[in-house]
Amino acid sequence: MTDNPAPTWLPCGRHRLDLSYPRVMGILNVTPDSFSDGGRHVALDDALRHAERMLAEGAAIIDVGGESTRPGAQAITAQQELDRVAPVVERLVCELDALVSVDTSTPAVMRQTAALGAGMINDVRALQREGALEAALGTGLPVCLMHMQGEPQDMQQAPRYDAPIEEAVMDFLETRVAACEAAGLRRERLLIDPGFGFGKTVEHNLRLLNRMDRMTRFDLPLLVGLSRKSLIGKVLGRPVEERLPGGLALASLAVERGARILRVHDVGPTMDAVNMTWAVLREGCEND
Ligand code: 9MG
Repeated sequence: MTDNPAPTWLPCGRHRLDLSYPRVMGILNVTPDSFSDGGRHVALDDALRHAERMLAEGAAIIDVGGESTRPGAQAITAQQELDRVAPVVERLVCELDALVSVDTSTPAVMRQTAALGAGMINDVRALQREGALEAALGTGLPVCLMHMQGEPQDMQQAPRYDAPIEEAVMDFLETRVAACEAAGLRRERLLIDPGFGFGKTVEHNLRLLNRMDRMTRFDLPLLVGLSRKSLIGKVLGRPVEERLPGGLALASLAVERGARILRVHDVGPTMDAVNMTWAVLREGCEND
C-alpha cells in the first residue's frame, strides 16, 4: 500500500516512542463503570499509583480513558469526560513525566488534554466524530485509528459483514487513513488498530487475529487491544478476572503477527510474554 517502511520513532509531544520493538500500553480507565477495574481507579491518587506501578513494570505509554466503550455502555457529555480525564492527564505528565495517550473521540478532550501534555490520541471512532479530524490535526499528536462497526451501545447486536472480516477492516482503515492524509494529518503520525471486540463475533476476532499479518502492508504501527476481552471468556469459558493466561497467548500471537503496541491491563506479565516472543522472533536477547 506504500513504499515507506513503518516509522521506528514516533514523535509524541515531548516524548519520542521507539517502535523498533513491541511496546506495552497500560490501561488506566477513569470511568465509574469500567468493565475490568470497576471504578477502583476513579480516585485521583489511586489512578496515579496504578499508573506508577504500570510504568515501573515496563509500560511505555499510559492510556487514559473517561468514556466506557464496553458493549452497551452509555454515552457521556464532553464535560463529564473532561472532568474525569483532565486531572489525571495533568498529574501523570507533571508528576510522573509519563507518555500519556488519551482514549477519546471528543474534539474538546483532544485539544485540552494535548494542552496539558498528552502525547497521543487513541480514537476508537477513528476521528469520525464531527470536528475530531480538525482537533487532532491541531494538536500535532499521533493518532491511533481503530476499526469499530456501530457504536458501543449496539455494536455487539449480531454484527455481520458483507466481506471477509480482515478485508472489511482493512478497507475501513484505508479509507480513514486517506481521509486523515487529505485533511493534512501526516502519515508518520498515524497508527492503526483492527479493534478486537468492537462490532465483531468471536469468529470474526479469531480470524482477524490469525490474518493480522496482512495489515503490516499499511506500513503503519499496529496497535492491538486483546487484554481481558470477552473473546477470551467465550473461547475458554473464563470470567474477566481469570483471562490473563488467555490474554498472554493472544499478546504473543499478536506480536508474531506484527503488533507493535499492546494495550493491556496486566503490564508485568505482558512484558514477559512480549519480550520472550520477541527474543524468539529476532533470535537474540538484550541480556546476552
Ligand atoms: C479504548 N479501547 C478499548 N479497547 C481498545 C482496543 O482494542 N484498541 C484501542 N486502540 N483502544 C481500545
